Amino acid sequence: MQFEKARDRAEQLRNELNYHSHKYYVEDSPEIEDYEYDMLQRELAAIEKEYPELITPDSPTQRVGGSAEGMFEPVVHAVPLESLQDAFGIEEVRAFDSRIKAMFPDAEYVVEPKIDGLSVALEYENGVFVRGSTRGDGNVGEDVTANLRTVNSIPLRLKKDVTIEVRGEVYMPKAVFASLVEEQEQNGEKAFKNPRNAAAGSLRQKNPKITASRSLDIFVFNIQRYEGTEITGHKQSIDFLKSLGFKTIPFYNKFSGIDGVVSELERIGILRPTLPFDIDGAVIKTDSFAQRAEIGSTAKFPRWALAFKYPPEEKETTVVDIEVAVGRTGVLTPTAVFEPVLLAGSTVSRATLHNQDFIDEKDIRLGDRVVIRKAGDIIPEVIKVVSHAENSVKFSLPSVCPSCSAAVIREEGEAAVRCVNPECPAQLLRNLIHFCSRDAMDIEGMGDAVLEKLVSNGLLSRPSEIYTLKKEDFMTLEGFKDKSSENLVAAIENSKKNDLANLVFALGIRHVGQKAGKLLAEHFGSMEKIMNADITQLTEIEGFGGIMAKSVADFFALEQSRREIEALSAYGVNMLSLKEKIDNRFEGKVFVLTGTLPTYSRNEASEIIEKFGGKTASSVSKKTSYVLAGEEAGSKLVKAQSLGVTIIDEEEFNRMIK
Ligand code: 0OX
Repeated sequence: MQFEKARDRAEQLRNELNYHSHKYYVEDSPEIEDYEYDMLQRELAAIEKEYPELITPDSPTQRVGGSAEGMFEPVVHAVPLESLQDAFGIEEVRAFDSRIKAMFPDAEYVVEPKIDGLSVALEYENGVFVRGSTRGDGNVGEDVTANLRTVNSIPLRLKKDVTIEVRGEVYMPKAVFASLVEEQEQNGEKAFKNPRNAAAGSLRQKNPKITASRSLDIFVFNIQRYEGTEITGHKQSIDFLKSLGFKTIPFYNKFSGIDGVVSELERIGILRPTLPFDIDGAVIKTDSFAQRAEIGSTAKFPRWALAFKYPPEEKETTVVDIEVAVGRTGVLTPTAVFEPVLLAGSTVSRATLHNQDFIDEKDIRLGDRVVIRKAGDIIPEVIKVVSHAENSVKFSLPSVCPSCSAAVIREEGEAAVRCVNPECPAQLLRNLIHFCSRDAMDIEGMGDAVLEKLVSNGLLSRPSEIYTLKKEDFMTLEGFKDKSSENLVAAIENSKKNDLANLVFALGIRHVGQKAGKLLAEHFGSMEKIMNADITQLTEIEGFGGIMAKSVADFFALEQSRREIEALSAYGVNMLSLKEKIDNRFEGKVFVLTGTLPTYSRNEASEIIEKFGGKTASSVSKKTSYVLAGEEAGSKLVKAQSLGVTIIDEEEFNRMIK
């Protein structure tokens, strides 16, 4: 290549690689496949080899892996965790063989799958697991012992009391990854791109409980440090690791000729889509440790090993439909439906389009020809649009919920569009389960199974209807008898007395957790005031951010939400903060305020009434218990007199609250 051309291309590659490296390591959100990244890096390395003067200190070729700082204690690896030289074609495999055979004509190789996870070192003292760390840059990693302890296949005690350090690959099984991504998308969270990122994200967690919930697994494939001398080759070492109780790399066959190696690479390539874990290649390793020592390593990788990379399979197809579904959490998710194609071992006819941003970025439209691929070889995804159909138009998510037709909202800084209608059938069961849960309305016995039956029998279509359920309704459900039905009715009745904070939390308003529910209840004192608060009033609460305030205001702006509150109130559910309540002397009493009181403002007077369990109303009716009248009381006073409602002044009021 001409120098000028090489210089320009090198700069372009550097920029691109640095951009993607940041996306991958810092943002945990890669935009391209590892394979594509490797290809770009290779191209740059080739240019730099031809023109070493083009190597710059910021060239990604000058970096040996990356690690996020500060989260965990550093671990200096006594024996570095080396990386592997990549090969992208069979010719490179044969060239590798020629180099080895030139030194050792009798060399033998072991071929292993290359697990697409994250390398860790595990240290055992006298057979006991004492420390585990990530690979990091190969020399210094991070102490993730607590998290590794949650990986069930890592033995905490070996079958022999040996002192040994081993290396393995922690990975997330494909099935676990698929369900995690589904859950993340349902919750409108950013989903992991592939099992590798998911494994890394799950292992580098401050809270080991999260790691534990991610069902990570491990394959051990190397002895890093061991005092014993009886082991002389790689295959033998893996057999030994197996005998110690490790879950070892699943295939590690030995070959003397390169043809055997090549057909093993093909065999693993064919198996790849059927394996329950993700692999991004296969590793060829010289077996004999003595030969390895002679062959040696470069600054980055051993010369005695090679990673053969399989290219991800891609196919072209047509987008025949874009479906929009609303999930249990109200997020609208678009899915592209394709003309079915066979891809990496299975027929693919659908792929998620994530959100509007994804659709806009790629400009995906109905009728498009698109290239699809399986992310991490599992989840189909649209890589790019090849061509639009004639007269096609840009695709936009609907402005109303496909399930209930309520207007959808998109929060600032959020990719997801949501339906927040509490009556939306798509979200009903989830909302009901939340409503009845312990920290919400705490209705004992109203668990997932009971609620599911009530919904499917048509007995519940919104949370407030819980308060209309009768003993006979429960008796119609399988397994319910007199006593159990009565208990449930009593539990429901009992929940009416809950604090307002519980009710606010129970409504399932986005961003309003238990703490925010309490803040709202204590600050405003009544549901009515919360409902009528504007964003400014909401943000005045200490600890209440703009996102929460908007979410609350959005929720109560919906007609359905207001109707639901009205219904709950009509069924007798408490709408007041109990924290503030002094006693219930005004229970069932309705006050109407009119005119100017000598010392209390209207707000103050209403607050006092509510603190004693009473309610205030704006107009006088037969239901009014008292009219609290001040100076210049007008028509309300006249009406009270005509209806025979008791009229009191501030002095009398003060006597009542003494
Ligand atoms: C894997 C894997 C990674 C040991 C010497 C150089 C690299 N991801 O499955 N690394 C190695 O080998 C190390 N083997 C593997 N199977």
